[in-house]
Amino acid sequence: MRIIIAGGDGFCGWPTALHFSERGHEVAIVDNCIRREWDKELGTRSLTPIATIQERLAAWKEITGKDIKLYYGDLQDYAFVRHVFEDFQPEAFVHFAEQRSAPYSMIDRDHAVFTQVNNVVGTLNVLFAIKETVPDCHLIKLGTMGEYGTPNIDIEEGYIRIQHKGREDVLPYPKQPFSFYHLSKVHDSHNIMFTCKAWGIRATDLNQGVVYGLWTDETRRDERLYNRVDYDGVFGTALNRFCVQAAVGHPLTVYGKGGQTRAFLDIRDTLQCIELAALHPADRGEFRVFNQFTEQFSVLQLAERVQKVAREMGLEANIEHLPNPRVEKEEHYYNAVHTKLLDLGLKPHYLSDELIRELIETAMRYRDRVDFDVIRPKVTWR
Ligand code: NAD
Ligand code: USQ
Repeated sequence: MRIIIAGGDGFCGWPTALHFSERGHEVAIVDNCIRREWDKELGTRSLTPIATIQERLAAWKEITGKDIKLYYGDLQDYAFVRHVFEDFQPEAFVHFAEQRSAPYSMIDRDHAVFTQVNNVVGTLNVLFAIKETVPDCHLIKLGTMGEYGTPNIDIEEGYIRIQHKGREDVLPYPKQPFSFYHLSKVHDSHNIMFTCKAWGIRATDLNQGVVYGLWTDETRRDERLYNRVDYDGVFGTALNRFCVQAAVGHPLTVYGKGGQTRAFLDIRDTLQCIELAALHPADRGEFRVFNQFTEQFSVLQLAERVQKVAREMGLEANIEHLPNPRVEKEEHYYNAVHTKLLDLGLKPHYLSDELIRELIETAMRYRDRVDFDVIRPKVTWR
């Protein structure tokens, strides 16, 4: 299949691009590498040393003989996006290329506006380019479980059947997002749903939970193929952050009570899910929504799990309950349906002590790269 991975220099996109290339698909990456600039802006960097995108692609070619084409540019630039579609004629377009940090979107007005313009305009450009150049192309869009928030009822996969005043309909599941970033994903979902109806676009919205882990079969093959790991207070996410903290002797930063429950998955399952979505495309005009995660945990449960493994390794790993910088419920009901990807054949990698141990060991190997000053959260929601 001819497949584009937009955001292919990022944490999810890079291993996904390699995964498809390894399986013999014709792969192109679209990225403007702006994520590396945000690291500079925030005075942080990946725990693992990462090669430039050009070095990464040259290494992949050297090791496997396989080519991955690079389109270096910004999805906000419509002429660029149109050129990519005309030139590559993709059968599928996997869209990871957004500003994905909730705290980054909450820094101030400029960062909120940037996040929403970057994400919403980028996705609109992709939709117009599909319509105008390759109308049969399947859009596989990364959404987020955070679009739904934490309602006091079960979360369905995209849609809910509602009875109201004697009538019944299947409607989009209500959205109560956590941040301006999560809101940008809701805006995207609405734009995509509308264009599926209006133009017959085929689209799959993957409402992904928090991704943890690092290593995939392809990225561990050579240092130049290593993936990034974010551990800072802006881009770092819960489990990976706790593992790095345990490795370097920083207390595990649980915000508030830690009863916040979220959906999680291993990065290897991100790759599997994208592949399953690509191999089983949505129909023309269909707006399909999958909840992409494998397990639910509270933040405190995760911290305790990391603490247990760390202590077996002789590390201290104290848990510190920090005042919650975010506005979110710290104790709530959470039960989200996630059967559609399992029905397509997903074989989950459930969270294991071995994975936690390997992440801690990786962080110990690169502990000299860890800057304590960027670990604590500095951005507040209020
Ligand atoms: P990331 O920041 O590591 O990668 C995103 C990539 O997109 C970066 O390489 C960046 O340079 C690129 N990009 C951003 N804006 C762009 C633009 N306008 N034009 C071209 N390239 C652009 O993020 P990630 O962790 O890999 O997440 C990828 C996607 O998956 C995001 O859409 C995110 O919302 C979603 N997601 C991530 C997680 C997670 O835990 N990491 C969980 C759920 C959903
Ligand atoms: N949290 C802590 N301590 C930390 C970091 C986070 O207690 O050190 C808590 C947060 O308060 C929150 C939960 O852990 O309740 C998750 O936070 P996170 O930073 O791990 O993840 P989040 O902000 O939700 O965002 C991440 C990705 C985003 C993706 C989202 C999926 O950055 O791109 O959309 O996970 S979801 O959470 O399902 O919306």
